[in-house]
Amino acid sequence: MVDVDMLAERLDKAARDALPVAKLTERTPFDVATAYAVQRAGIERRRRRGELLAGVKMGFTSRAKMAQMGVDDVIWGLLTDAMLTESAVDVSELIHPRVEPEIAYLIGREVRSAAAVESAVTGVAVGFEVLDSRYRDFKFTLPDVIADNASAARFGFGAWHAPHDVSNIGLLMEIDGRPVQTGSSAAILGDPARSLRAAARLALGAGLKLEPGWIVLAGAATAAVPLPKGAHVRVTGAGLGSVEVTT
Ligand code: OOG
Repeated sequence: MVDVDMLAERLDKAARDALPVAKLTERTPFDVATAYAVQRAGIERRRRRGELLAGVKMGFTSRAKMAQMGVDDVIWGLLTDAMLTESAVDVSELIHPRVEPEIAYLIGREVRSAAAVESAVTGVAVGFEVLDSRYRDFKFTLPDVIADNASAARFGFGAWHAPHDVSNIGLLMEIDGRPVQTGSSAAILGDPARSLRAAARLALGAGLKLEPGWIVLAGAATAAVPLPKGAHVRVTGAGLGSVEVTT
């Protein structure tokens, strides 16, 4: 029997102490379903500390990310208000943060079916996600990273734009004025709208309706890059403007 709460506590403590732990599956092999139970138990811990659910993040929606991390399946995790970052990330609170460009969707109405999700979107923006695996050396198996809430740590987004086709827009990520990643939103499952629908389907399947005000991060279009202290990051999406964050 896998002790779901004990595993969730180990990851939660790693995040709070900013100290990495060994992969959970090294000592206790478990499957994907159990991994999502551990993820949910970790989110419940956050909720008990007063954090509010703020949305859904998708992971491994691009080949670049799958290849970077050595996994081959789409995953999802939950965002809370405490992860939302306005302009600065304190990297001393994190273990080995990485940053990646994202497409963000704003949910305007409760979503009761995956088919209805696109009509419930009231905004689209360029965003970023700061990942911070709680595992040593950022190394994990698929169940490990799912249990670890898909490495979610911090996120942010630029100004909302009216929903429109963002299936193939250029994305640029710069650190201190130097381009570090470029890509197209088409790298996200061919169209980030597919990732949006998958987010709604997966959330509904887990008994969660996307709520008004929630954000869906469609997943990175490029590999993630290390996020050092004292960095200035800018992510630009063609037609969507930019979002900036400092560390
Ligand atoms: C897992 C999270 C991946 C994405 O956009 O592909 C992810 C990781 O790489 O640590 O969020």
